[in-house]
Amino acid sequence: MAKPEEFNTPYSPTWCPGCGNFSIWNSLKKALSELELAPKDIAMVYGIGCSGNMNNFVNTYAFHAIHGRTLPVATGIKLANHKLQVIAVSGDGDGYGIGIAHLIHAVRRNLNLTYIVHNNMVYGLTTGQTSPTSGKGFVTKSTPGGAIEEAINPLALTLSAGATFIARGFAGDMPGLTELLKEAIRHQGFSLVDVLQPCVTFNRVNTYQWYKKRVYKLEEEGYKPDERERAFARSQEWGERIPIGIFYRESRKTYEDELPALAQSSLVEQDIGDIDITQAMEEFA
Ligand SMILES: Cc1ncc(C[n+]2csc(CCOP(=O)(O)OP(=O)(O)O)c2C)c(N)n1
Ligand code: SF4
Ligand SMILES: [Mg+2]
Repeated sequence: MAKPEEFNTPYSPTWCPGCGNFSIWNSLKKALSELELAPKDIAMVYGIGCSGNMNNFVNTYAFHAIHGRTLPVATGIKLANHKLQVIAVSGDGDGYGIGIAHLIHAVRRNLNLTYIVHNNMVYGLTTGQTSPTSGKGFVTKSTPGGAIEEAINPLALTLSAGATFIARGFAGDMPGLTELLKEAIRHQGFSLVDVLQPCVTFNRVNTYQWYKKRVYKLEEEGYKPDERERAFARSQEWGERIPIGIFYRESRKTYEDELPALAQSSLVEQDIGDIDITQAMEEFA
């Protein structure tokens, strides 16, 4: 079994001291280790953002995609070699802003991918503009009078798109987050883990203290994540009480299971030595 340290690279994280990304990074390495995965079994895809900078700090196969395009790249990798454990990482701007259309389609396809969103409710890397999950009234340099729009609800949105695994973690609860990541990675199908991640530099509203007063664990209330309507109702809860844990889980065939081209072996294992593409090359030359 690979130890969590074996997922380190020679580079130390450059995040601000106290950033919630440290906890996500450590929880992920611990989860991979406890799942007995080795660096060679995993392909990670990162977007652009402080979140995406984790690309440099986790020792697996990795691809640093352009802003908002983690899921198309992860989909391509999964279809080429569905034996790899594919995990995509985005920020809230990356995943719920510019990349939102990809999320809806990835969810309804139900590819066996895990999607971790570092949700700090702000654009961190570009030094603090409002994001799609910023609360109404959130004051930033791009919204000096406060954000006008309502925040997006990623859990409700993906539930309505047909998600088969939805969870919310909190970077201030590393043991809980590690367990959620393990469950998400184990899930056969698309799994979303939205992580409440304090950005200690640019979000002075949704701080560790703010969350600690509010978060509660669904499992401690006897909640069962097996009914979409119930999950939808909990996904609306935000304010004085904020639920974390697994909201919804369902077993359904994955996209790979239903794709005839993958029935015998992965695409990378298929012999294409005797395929002649001369005619196609001539036609499109
Ligand atoms: C196509 C494109 N548009 C805009 C940018 C500039 N940009 C880089 S990161 C970013 C947002 C980062 O916010 P988020 O995704 O929430 O990640 P965080 O830094 O908060 O982890 C933006 C707008 C870009 N790199 N590419
Ligand atoms: S700007 Fe925010 S999200 Fe980015 S490293 Fe600093 S604390 Fe973390
Ligand atoms: Mg962000």
